[in-house]
Amino acid sequence: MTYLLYGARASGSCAIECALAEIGADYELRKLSLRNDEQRGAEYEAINPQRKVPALVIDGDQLLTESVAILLTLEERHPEAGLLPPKGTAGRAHALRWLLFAATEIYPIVEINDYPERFATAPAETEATRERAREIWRTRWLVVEENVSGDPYLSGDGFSLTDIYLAVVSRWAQQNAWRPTHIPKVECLTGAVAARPAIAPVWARHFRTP
Ligand SMILES: N[C@@H](CCC(=O)N[C@@H](CS)C(=O)NCC(=O)O)C(=O)O
Repeated sequence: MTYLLYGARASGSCAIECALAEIGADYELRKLSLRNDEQRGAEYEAINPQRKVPALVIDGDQLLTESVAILLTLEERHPEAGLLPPKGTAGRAHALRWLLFAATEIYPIVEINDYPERFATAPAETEATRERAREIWRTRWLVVEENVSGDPYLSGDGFSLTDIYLAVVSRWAQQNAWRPTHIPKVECLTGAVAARPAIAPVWARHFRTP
């Protein structure tokens, strides 16, 4: 099989699975339990020394980590899937801009939310550290919300892998109660991504609802 994906439920690997589903590519999935810290075991460390998912192995020997690198590589390998607007267009630049915003400004915050003890300078500060991460998280999602110019997707140009990425990342940091009233366009975008025929079965394995 061309693709072997290391992933975990409701994690960044869901975005890779969604892209593979849109492409129509078969892949083998090796599931890790983040709850049980399986990503920190020696076996997985040999795959990805950063001890994070996702990781993708292409053709048995090309290892890729970093969700955005994986998505862009898949898009390059399967241009017919239309995961991004054509090269050289303003639409592509726009999709890349918000893909990178989510990857660099938002995704890293989830580590502080999920593992605040890695960042707090004292055990007593763990909860305050997590709460501050959530505040920053919400502020940055409001920036995305302001920049959703399509309906239902990010851009009027239509669906792209940036929509997949935004949909998956937006599910994190325990903001289910906050999202619908504060970032309704992101919610709508996520519902549309989750309902896409190719993606719906993948989504249902990762998340209970859009
Ligand atoms: N920059 C990496 C971040 C990957 C990442 O943080 N993955 C999370 C799951 S969504 C993870 O594996 N966390 C486990 C840990 O930090 O121990 C990427 O974009 O792929």
